Amino acid sequence: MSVQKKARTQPPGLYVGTDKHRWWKEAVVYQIYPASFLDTNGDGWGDVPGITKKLDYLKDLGVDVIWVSPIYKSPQADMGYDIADYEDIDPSYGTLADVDNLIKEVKKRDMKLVMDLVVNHTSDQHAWFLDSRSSKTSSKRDWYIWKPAKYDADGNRQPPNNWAMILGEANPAWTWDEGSQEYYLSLFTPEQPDLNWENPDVREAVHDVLRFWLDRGASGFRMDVINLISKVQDFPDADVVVPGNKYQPGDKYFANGPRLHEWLKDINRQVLSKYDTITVGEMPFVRDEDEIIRVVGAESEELNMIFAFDLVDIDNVPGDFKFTLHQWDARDLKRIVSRLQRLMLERDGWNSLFVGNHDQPRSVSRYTDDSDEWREIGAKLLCMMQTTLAGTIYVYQGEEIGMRNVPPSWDPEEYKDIESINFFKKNAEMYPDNAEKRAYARKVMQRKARDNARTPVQWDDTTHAGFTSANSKPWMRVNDNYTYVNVAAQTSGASASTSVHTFWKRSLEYRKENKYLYVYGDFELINPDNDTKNAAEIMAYRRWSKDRAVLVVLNFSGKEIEWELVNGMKIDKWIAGNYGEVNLEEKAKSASVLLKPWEGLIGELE
Ligand code: TEU
Ligand code: CA
Repeated sequence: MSVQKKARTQPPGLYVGTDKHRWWKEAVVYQIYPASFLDTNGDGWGDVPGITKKLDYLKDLGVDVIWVSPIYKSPQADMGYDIADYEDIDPSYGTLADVDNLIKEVKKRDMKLVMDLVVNHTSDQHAWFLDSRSSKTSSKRDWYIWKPAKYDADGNRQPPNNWAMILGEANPAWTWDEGSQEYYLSLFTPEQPDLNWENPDVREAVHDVLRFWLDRGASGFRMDVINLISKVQDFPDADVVVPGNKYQPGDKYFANGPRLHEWLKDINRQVLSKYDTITVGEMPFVRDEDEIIRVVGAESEELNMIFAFDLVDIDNVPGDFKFTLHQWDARDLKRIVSRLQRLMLERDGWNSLFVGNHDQPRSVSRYTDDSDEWREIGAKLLCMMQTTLAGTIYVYQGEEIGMRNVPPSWDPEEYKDIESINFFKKNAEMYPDNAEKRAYARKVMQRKARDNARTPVQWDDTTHAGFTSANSKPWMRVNDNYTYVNVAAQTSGASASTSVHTFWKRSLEYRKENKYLYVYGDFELINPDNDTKNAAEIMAYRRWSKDRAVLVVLNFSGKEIEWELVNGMKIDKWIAGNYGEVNLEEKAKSASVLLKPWEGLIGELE
């Protein structure tokens, strides 16, 4: 991509002074889902040496920080998000020595490592929980959330309230313990009991976990569901929002609870402030702007940024559970993106930019068109959006080559995620003889299941896509399209120069070269009122820094569109697009511009 560096007189933008610059704002973070990244010992399961082996690949792509999903000792009830020992590595991934070596190699390349911190809950096999459940008088009893049973009018035992389990909403969020005759709270699955953060010893133990990894050389944390740690202490019943279900989403009472900010500030003051870290808190269910700024505001002393869920909830039926399909268009995208962009600029907070992770379907399938005809263009369109917004960039493994969802033809047996299994089982129970409902469940699963993101990374066109050795069996089936969607084909040979991978690499470079504009510059949505033609298809915005401004136009539709440059906007030069350089020369620079399906353009404004 060529860049024009002419001085311009532009409306005075928000100039972000150097006192606001931080390395973690400019960083490109790459998320590794270790089980599916690269297997080096032939057991069909990705491992830590596999990550080390690909550091040069990541460095070359433009990655500064790797975030590794949980590799701690775990029974893998929820793929490592159920931790049995915070200070040891699961043997399936390797050893602590392997991690020390990874850290050494990461640092050698001037990169950083972010660990996944899962401290809302532990595994039910963690020593703390084994002790806690051993008896009501255990010294660790109060480390988890135990409550006596309730009884209904017929004398049947019932959980303490009606909250639904998050990874299987047909079930209660409470698990009965036969041994000690009480329920414990387990918001995600019974194998993931929630810690009782009200107990100061729990908070102290968590601080120790952070210190353990920072002292070992980690540079920060992605904090799993960190906004769920404080619960409303009288544990009220949730309102009924899904009629017909016995159990209901209880997030009103367990998301951003009364003591969240106190405890985040504690973590910051007692641990994080003593190191140079990057922190991102995963925060589902939060919409309130004051709540968000309380966490990520520059003065807040809590976290650097959060993962908000607005964008990845775009296709859920509002208020309903996730296995639903909701129609959306560019107007929704615009509303979501611009709200967070403006919020952070106006109130001095910071954004994370992500369109996928290990809990979400593949971005190219979800937001664009993943058919063979449009997959590459679609993946590049998303790359353009990611790399031209303000915030810290997160790339999920495989996104850089445009990996897509599993094919609709796959049997439900191929889905390995506990959430998918619970969903499919419930559906089969509810509609044993309803073929239509069963078919619909399969369709929703193919569109929404977390499994879509968890298939092995497609490194090349050899057996198992080079993820594991030819005679091994990968823990999860490789996506059938690996023969033509793979890293090798996109980084060498005839198609490399126009590949999705190369597009990502160049876009990341370009963003870094122009960081005052793209990382720190101001943002304004074009046509926020959606009162012009094609509002449902086009998202356009202006970014500017002290002396220059660009227009970004993204066609989020498969239609060809004549888009009007509103308010007499004039383009000096079209500088980048996902249809290649030649295409840019044909584009009109005033009045209106013709966009091809899923086309994205960046133009320098006059
Ligand atoms: O996910 C948190 C979360 O809110 C999930 O319920 C998410 O909405 C869900 O995956 C949607 O299908 C985190 C982790 O990222 C996830 O992998 C874990 O299963 C979960 O926490 C429990 O630790
Ligand atoms: Ca392995």
